[in-house]
Amino acid sequence: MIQFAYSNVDKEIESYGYDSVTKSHCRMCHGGCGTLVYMKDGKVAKIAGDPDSPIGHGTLCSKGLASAQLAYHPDRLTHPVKRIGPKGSGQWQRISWDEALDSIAERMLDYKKKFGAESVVMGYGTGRENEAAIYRFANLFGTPNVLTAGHLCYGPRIATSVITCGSNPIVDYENFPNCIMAWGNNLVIGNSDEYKGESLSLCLDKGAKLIVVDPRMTRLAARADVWLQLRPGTDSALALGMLNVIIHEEIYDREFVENYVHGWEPFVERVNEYPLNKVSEITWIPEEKIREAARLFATSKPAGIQWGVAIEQQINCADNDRALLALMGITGNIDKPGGQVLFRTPKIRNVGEFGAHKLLTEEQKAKRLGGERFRLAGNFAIINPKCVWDAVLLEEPYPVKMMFFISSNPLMTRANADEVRRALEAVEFMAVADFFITPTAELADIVLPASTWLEMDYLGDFWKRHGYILPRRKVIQVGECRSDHEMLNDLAHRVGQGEYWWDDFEGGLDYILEPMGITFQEFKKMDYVRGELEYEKYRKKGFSTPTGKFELYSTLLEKWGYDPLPQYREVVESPVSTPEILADYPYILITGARSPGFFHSENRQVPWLRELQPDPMVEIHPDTAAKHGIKENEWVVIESPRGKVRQRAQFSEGLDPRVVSAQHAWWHPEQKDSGHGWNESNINVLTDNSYASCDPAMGATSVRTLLCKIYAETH
Ligand SMILES: Nc1nc2c(c(=O)[nH]1)N[C@H]1C(S)=C(S)[C@@H](COP(=O)(O)OP(=O)(O)OC[C@H]3O[C@@H](n4cnc5c(=O)[nH]c(N)nc54)[C@H](O)[C@@H]3O)O[C@H]1N2
Ligand SMILES: Nc1nc2c(c(=O)[nH]1)N[C@H]1C(S)=C(S)[C@@H](COP(=O)(O)OP(=O)(O)OC[C@H]3O[C@@H](n4cnc5c(=O)[nH]c(N)nc54)[C@H](O)[C@@H]3O)O[C@H]1N2
Ligand code: SF4
Ligand SMILES: [Mo]
Repeated sequence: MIQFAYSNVDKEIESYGYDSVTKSHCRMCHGGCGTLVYMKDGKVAKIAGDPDSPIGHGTLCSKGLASAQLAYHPDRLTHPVKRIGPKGSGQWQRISWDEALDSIAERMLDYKKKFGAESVVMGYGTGRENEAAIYRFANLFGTPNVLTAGHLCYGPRIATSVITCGSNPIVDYENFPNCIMAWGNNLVIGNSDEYKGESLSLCLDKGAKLIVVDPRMTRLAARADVWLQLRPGTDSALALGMLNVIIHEEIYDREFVENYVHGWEPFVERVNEYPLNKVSEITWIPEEKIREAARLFATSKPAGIQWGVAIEQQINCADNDRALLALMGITGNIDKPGGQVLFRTPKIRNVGEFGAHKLLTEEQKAKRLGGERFRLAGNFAIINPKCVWDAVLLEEPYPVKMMFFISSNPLMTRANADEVRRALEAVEFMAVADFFITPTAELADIVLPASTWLEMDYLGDFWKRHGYILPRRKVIQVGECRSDHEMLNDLAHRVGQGEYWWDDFEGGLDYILEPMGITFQEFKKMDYVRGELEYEKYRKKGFSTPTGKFELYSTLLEKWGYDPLPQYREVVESPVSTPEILADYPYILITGARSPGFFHSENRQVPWLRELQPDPMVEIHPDTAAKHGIKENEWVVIESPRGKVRQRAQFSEGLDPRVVSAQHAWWHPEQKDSGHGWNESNINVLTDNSYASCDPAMGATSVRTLLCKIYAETH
């Protein structure tokens, strides 16, 4: 028997020959599931779920279980390197951390002097819990340009929630909603953001009703009471149609609407523009089904909307989110137990505060790339990637000379990969921090070796809105790898920000926890802390918006020159908008539906995970396949007006024959040339990043809805 290390849980467990066990939590995705890390001879020997975890309750997914295979992977970068041949030559030389950070600092200061701090773009991808440190570093340096995935992922949910009701409403699974509407989200696969699929499954097991809005028959859709198989990209029309039913049948929460809502009359007028016959024609869903779903959602209390990223990767991004917020609001589910709750975080310095946004001057803020074009995004410090590529390639509106990507693989994950490649090749200096030399890192000048979750002390989940924070405990050191926070802490001293940072990053963790009156060492002895729980806070304090109300009519969007009410716009490339190319590109292409073992471009080199799925797959209906003589599992070509790639055909009866669904972010680490097959199966070679195809307020790129053709490779 051995005792848990660093835990207030007074329990002993069977050692089964292991030397020690440490409680921590995983971050192979957005993170959170509690883990027991079993050690033997100084190495991680096994990872299991922690039954006491408030997030995972002892469950782990395939990625969590394979964490040690990632950490100990022989291809991992374990020391800093600099490139000694031309870009993409694959010629690297080992250097010390001091040399690496000195060179990066020297370049940054030089560009700042010659072209202004805005000529240096910092970048990260999806949430890796390093964003607070990255923003702190960027804001103190004086650059308003931090490139993230926030324009098309999660950022829109935050931005639209903040302007509508002050904060992001989270489904309160712990109080068991009676009805869940999963909208453009497949939680049992993705476990995204604040959520884990397990909580949703438990609710369904208890009898909650389920409505699924998804063009594909997913595992969730197969369990649904009502499955709405919509035409991709028509979500705001569908939501407005459902609102129409709820308002006309008077099954909304009258008390909430009368007392807490701003803009009811103009909102009703707008909703009246979306009668069900029109909505049915737009969405391909029969009127009765829309009515059935609207009634079920409005009359089963409490209820929650489990919304996902699919609704954001469209031209209607912000309006999709706002129409869904309206559904949550007028049905009276906001801030109700088992509904959609505005949770409080514990009393800590939150991501925004730690990120030091207030220290960026107004003058520098005004230079944010795309800030004028996409004003909702700009107000939340979010940038559309094309604005960065344009600044590199065209020097418009000013030159960008340096990019520093910390945990992102933009060549695989941003729309119009050919343009991304041109920008990464053209930029004068690029640094990358990653676990591997990815196709993006191949184009860098310096690559820094980053730590996995097993190799760092940190505060997990502190960026999330579910109210928990969790201590992550370092168990191993791999080579010279360092966490992003420690690396930035060191770099900060080298670019003159020392007074705002610490001797080492543990000082930063203490600073975050300070308002709670504990240090990180003290926090490490706890299992977790949760913010105070209080429901229906709006009854006392109203909502944190300009009117103090739940803004169905957004006064901020109006101020920024946008339609204050949600609407439906036709997707720019669709059977309706571009009938002239339909003969050549007859199918609607959706991309990026998540698969369990991979996380975007990650894990293709992890044996257990690649075994789950060795090749990129594109789902098509068997009738569509038959039309083009495509056989199951055969390599096919998917082609859009912008390019073509190859994936293997996977037949699915649960897809409309007019829709094709391809996986995203595929590269081939096993191909040892420096390109690693970056454009062979990368669906972002096909996606469009033109400004006209983006959401006008948020700058979301439309990677979900485009047109394509598909044919056998041998054709
Ligand atoms: N066509 C299409 N494109 C999409 C999507 C889609 O659905 N369809 N989805 C989009 C979405 S929602 C998102 S969020 C983006 C994601 O975009 P990215 O975040 O750029 O995607 P990843 O491939 O996960 O790249 C992360 C890189 O960081 C490394 N990494 C992981 N953890 C750490 C860490 O802690 N520190 C450091 N330094 N490195 C780390 C990984 O090895 C990997 O190379 O992709 C978007 N792209
Ligand atoms: N294993 C794994 N987990 C992940 C990730 C990963 O890459 N791998 N990525 C993480 C990230 S960054 C994110 S953002 C989340 C995303 O996770 P989710 O929000 O669940 O998003 P997806 O699985 O991409 O898509 C959800 C569903 O949207 C459907 N869909 C496609 N187009 C449309 C449309 O126009 N309208 C509607 N209503 N539905 C549509 C797809 O068929 C799919 O089933 O997952 C996170 N978790
Ligand atoms: S869902 Fe995410 S946090 Fe949980 S085990 Fe899987 S990768 Fe780890
Ligand atoms: Mo995402």
